[in-house]
Amino acid sequence: MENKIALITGASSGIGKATAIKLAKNNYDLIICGRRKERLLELKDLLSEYVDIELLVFDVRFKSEVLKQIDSLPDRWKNIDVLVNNAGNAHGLSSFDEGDIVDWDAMIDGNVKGLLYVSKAIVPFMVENKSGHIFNISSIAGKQTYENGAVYCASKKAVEAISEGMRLDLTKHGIKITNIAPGAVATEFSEVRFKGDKEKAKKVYEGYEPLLAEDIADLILYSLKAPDRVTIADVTIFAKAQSAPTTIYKD
Ligand code: 8X3
Repeated sequence: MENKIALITGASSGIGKATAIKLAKNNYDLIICGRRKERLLELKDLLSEYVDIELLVFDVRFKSEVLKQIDSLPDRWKNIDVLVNNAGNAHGLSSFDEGDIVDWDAMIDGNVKGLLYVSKAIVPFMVENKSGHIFNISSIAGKQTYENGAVYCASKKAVEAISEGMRLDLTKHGIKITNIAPGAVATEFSEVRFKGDKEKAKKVYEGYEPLLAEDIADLILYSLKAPDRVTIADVTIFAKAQSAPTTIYKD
């Protein structure tokens, strides 16, 4: 039997990369997508010993790029079984009155509109195949708004609504939707949020054991391995020390 195919956005680092590694080792052929070609090529080199890898370089924010690139996939690769909508970022962490509109655009365009563009390009194949599994990587920020995070939280609340809406509309086509809302995960996330300030970013993950990207990849694999009758619909996942968006017990 042929391997199943998974497409992962934001695959060049963090949760996306960890998921690519996990799925490759579990016999999924992969379409790895991201903005950073060099990193994707390195990942392809690493994973080609396990499975077939296709690589698409695009920024999810650019609609015509997304649609063109996915449309350019050879037919075999269009039979996508699993879509991991992982691309997304936080830009800035500031009070609403001091927020930067450029940051707001980046978050709404990437986390919301980008996720929609990629899904729009792939869902018709899944509908035709009467099967598929879509993972939307939301955040605890999508469940609860926190200070200085209005627009990031809004973007993730939109992801939550899209997951619910997709589930309502796509279940009849045999497509499963899994929404995953992680708390703090030690990735480049905070470095991007704090615009390259490594010291500030490091502090977010100090004094406790944060989640690792691999923990989210494990959850994705667990959801994929569940019996066909089971949908893991919505999971909030925290580090043991975290109890709410900004409540982390530090020694
Ligand atoms: C990442 C987690 O708590 O920084 O989405 O929003 S948080």
